[in-house]
Amino acid sequence: MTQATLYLLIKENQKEKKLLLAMKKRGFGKGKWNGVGGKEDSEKGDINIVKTAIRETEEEIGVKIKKMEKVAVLSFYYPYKKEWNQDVSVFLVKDWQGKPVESEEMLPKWFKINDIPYNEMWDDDKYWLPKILQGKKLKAKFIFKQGEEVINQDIKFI
Ligand code: 8OG
Repeated sequence: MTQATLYLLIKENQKEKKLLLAMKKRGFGKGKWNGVGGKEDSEKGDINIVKTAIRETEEEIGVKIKKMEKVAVLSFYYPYKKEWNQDVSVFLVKDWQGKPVESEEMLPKWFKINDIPYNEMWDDDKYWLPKILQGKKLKAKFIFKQGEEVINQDIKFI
């Protein structure tokens, strides 16, 4: 299985909590709001998940991650297109340097936790993301049918 990562930046004060999503402008998931992330790339000097995280977020939205916490592992299966199958490790990030900016790949935007645009995101996100935002950690499996719709899911809290 291909291993990928996803980083969710969260900012919070007494009044409200916001999540950073970015509109993917090209490639896999184009036209959807998502966290930032991707795959480890040894040619770009990635030797571990922390290095990958730092490089990806700098490349995609211009911020430097200081601290991150692993909150989920998601396994995605596309029986009609098996080369898309992948495991995605999800990290919450509450400490970073810099301000998110647009890049060639992504357009970042802060969303209030109650205003997350689930209908413009991957179909599985509405099942697991609310749990993560409630502070839960989980391991989940999603099977998709053509049209990128979830037909089967299994979420286990850890
Ligand atoms: O390198 P590339 O941009 O292709 O990596 C894909 C990114 O998209 C990576 O961060 C993992 C993430 N991703 C999937 N599937 C899903 C999904 O169903 N939901 C969410 N939220 N992210 C996904 O590959």
